[in-house]
Amino acid sequence: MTAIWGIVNATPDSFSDGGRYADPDSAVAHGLLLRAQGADVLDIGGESTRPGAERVPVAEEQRRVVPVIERLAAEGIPVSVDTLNASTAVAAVRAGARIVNDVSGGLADPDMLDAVAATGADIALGHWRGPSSDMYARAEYGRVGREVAAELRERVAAAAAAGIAPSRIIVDPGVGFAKTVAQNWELLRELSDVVALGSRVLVGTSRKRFLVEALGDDADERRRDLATAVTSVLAARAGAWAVRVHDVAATRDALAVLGAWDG
Ligand code: PMM
Repeated sequence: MTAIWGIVNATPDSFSDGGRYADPDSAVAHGLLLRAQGADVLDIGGESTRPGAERVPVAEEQRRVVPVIERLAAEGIPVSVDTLNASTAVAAVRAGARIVNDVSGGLADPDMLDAVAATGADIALGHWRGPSSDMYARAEYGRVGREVAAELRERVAAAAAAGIAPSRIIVDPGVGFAKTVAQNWELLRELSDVVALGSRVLVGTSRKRFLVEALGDDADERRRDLATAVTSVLAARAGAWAVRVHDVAATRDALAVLGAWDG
């Protein structure tokens, strides 16, 4: 069955207005809840990669994620770290993370691939064309599935050249990264181009803007999570090895239904 990555944000509470950070206790508790609901991997991030997001100093990022990773990994839970920074990847693996999830595919930090190779961790390479601050300027494609796959193939080759065993490499088409709404749908429709690369494929659609465009602007979190469960099932059907979601329970149920359907 398709694996579920549960998202654990160790980022500031966006509804607060003055440096009140998600404390490690609540991030750990949330991770344990997602695990109990069926997450196979917990993906811990300390820096938002959403469009327009500001970069976070590396020391601050590590202050946010390392204690959370230490405690969840100590429970025996497979943990990945969502980071663009090589030094955070290394600190996270030292704290017990088994996977480095780099949405830039190793492009944001020139040290990333060598650093991960030295740790022996797995790496998820996302399709990326530049920082979130101006990524829509780079959303130009002919056939998006084919181009994303070709660019991911280059990242896989770079990772392998750095010494990361091909069996340790996961690819991610980077839904929402340098893609318009229409391009995100086209990419999902053409996911077979990415699956054809032969690596494990991770797909992250959870609560993303392109879903809201399909549902209507008034779509609240519950409706976005339902839509995410649907896209996650469709991604699984198209060959995804794992889906990265906020609402693990809904996606677990949706994947169970797919499993029953497929027999
Ligand atoms: N999307 C976000 C963050 N991390 N990691 C992977 N591998 N794939 C994604 O699509 C992805 C990611 C941005 O979404 P969020 O801010 O809701 O976590």
